[in-house]
Amino acid sequence: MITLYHSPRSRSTRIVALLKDLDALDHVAIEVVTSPRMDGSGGRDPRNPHPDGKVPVLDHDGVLVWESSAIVGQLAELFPDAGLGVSVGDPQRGAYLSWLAWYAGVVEPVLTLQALGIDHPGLAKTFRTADDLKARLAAALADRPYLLGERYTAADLLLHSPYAWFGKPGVPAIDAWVDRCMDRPGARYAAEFDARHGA
Ligand SMILES: N[C@@H](CCC(=O)N[C@@H](CS)C(=O)NCC(=O)O)C(=O)O
Repeated sequence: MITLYHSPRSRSTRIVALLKDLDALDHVAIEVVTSPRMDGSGGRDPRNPHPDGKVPVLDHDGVLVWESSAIVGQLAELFPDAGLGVSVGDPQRGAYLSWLAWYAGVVEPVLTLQALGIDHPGLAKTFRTADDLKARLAAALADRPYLLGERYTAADLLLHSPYAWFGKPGVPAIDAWVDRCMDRPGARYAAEFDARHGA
C-alpha cells in the first residue's frame, strides 16, 4: 500500500499533481494532514509519519520516502506507463537524475534564502545565486520546450514548481516553460483538490 501525506497548498501539492499525471490516483491513498506554516498557523499532525512532521512524505508498504526529489523519482518509476520517468539505460537518465538532485541540493535552499531576504557571499560561493539558477534554466530551455527536450518529465514538474508558487521570473524561456507545466491535468487537479480540502 502507498500513502501520500499531504497538506493543501504546500510542497506536497505538486505530488498530488504528479499522481494525477501518472494516472496513479487509484493506487495511492492521499491522507490530508496539517503541517506548521510559516505564518504560524497549522501545526504538526500526529498522523503524519515524517520524522520532522513535514510534507510531503510517502509511506510505501511501511517504508518512508521523504524529500520531494526522492518521492518524485520513486513515483515516476512505480508508474512507468505515463512516461514521466527516465528509466535505467536511457541516455537521458543521468540528466534527469541531475535535475532532481539539483532541485533538492541547490534550487530549494537558494530560493528559500532569497524569499527570506538572507544573503551572504559564502552562500553564493556554495550554492550560486537565484540569478544563476535562472540563467541555468534559461540556457537549458533556450532551444527546447522541456528540460530533457520535447518530452515532459517529472523533472519539469518538480523544477517549475517554485515558480508556479512564487511567480514567474520574467525570463521568456522560463516563463513559457512554467506556463506549459502549469497547463496540465495534474496541476489543475491538484488545485481543485486543495480547494476541496480547505485551502
Ligand atoms: N525539502 C523538502 C521540504 C519539505 C517542507 O519543508 N515542507 C513544508 C511544507 S511546504 C513543511 O512541511 N513544513 C512544516 C515544517 O517545517 O515543520 C521537500 O522538498 O520535500
